[in-house]
Amino acid sequence: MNPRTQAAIALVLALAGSSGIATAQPVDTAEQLLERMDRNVDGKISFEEYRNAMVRRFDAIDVDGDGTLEAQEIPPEWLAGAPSRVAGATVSRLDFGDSLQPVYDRFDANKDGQMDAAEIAAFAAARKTQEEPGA
Ligand SMILES: [Ca+2]
Ligand SMILES: [Ca+2]
Repeated sequence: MNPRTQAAIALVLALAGSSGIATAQPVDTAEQLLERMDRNVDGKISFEEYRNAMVRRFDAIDVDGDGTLEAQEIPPEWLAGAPSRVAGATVSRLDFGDSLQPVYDRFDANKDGQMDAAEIAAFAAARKTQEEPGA
């Protein structure tokens, strides 16, 4: 995996719990993730629901709208899960989009194309771990 992909995946995880605003409080509970992403309120997050939510967040923090998140647009702590040498890397919309499926698949443990409550809980827990690397 190349460093740009690692940065993009770290960003995907970070964005999953944020409101898209750099100063927003992170979201750590499965309930909050569901509330934000589960548009058809079936208690599960489909890949499409997840992707739509994530792309909206990418666009929300891409303040100059050029399709690339520059170092200054990415809060450094969002890349905490990436190797330190890629902190401050830019992440393009393309890299970001390419990283959505692998991250989703990682948490869709039973590979049914839906994140159910237990899988969302694992997703939330992974985010928490990433945010507190030294805790
Ligand atoms: Ca749903
Ligand atoms: Ca699943």
